[in-house]
Amino acid sequence: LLVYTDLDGTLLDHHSYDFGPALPVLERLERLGVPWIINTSKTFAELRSLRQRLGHGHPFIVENGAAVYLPAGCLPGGEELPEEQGLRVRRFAPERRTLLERIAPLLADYECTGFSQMNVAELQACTGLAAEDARRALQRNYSEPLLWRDSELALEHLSARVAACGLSLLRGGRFVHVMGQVDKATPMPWLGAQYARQSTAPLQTLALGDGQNDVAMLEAADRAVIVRSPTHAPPAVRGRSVTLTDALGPAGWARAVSAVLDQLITEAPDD
Ligand code: 2M8
Ligand code: MG
Ligand code: MG
Repeated sequence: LLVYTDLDGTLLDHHSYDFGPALPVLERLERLGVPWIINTSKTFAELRSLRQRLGHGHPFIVENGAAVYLPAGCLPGGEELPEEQGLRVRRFAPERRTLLERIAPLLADYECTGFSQMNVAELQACTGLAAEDARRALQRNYSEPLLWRDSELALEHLSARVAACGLSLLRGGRFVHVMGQVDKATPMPWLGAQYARQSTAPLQTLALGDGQNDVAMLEAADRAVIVRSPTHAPPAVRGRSVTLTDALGPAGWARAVSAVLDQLITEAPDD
């Protein structure tokens, strides 16, 4: 089993960013040796500090599918990869600089504010993040989140214009994210192939997310869990095995992952 999980609104509470209710189940995954891959809109800088608090030692995907980082010693062999601060990285998206140049003329037509125009205090005001965390969220390499104040129709209009210049746009929990033509599913086949080199048994995938930016990841996994949000309706997800949690955020996450583990563990002796 390979678990892919979103952070905000999924493993972390939408408002408090707390993951306490999920801790016992994270420990269970560790005991069972199940890799849990973080797949988030957050940045490399945010992940560095968060992964320490979570005790996370597995690969992680940043900025909505833009790049996968492999911690030292993880998934050895395979293709040669560049290193960034001691981690190997496989990139899937163009750099943010190129992105900002291309979207600047489009954004002038809408009521919205991008992270590149916000300071730490402004980002704190719209996210509730601590100053240090807001500073890390602003250190982006591949994507531009926008605080959207314009209409839904205007957003559809921008989405089409963004697509026409080879970029994409997806809605997260609080922001609209503009990036290259990637989403959270983009790195999954590559990462799955890295794990497949190590194991003889076929790997099952489980993905958990709460927002529209998680749909591609949820649809690419064998089992999908939509984690209920306190602020937005569950996204529409197609697939054979899709469930919606009753509980919100990390509490819903914990129950859903436990249920899958219970099922796989009791099933194992018969196969
Ligand atoms: C942004 O991401 C979330 C993902 O759902 C959002 O759109 O609400 C990102 O900018 C991320 O870097 C940041 O930590 C988060 C804070 O709420 O917002
Ligand atoms: Mg989320
Ligand atoms: Mg996210």
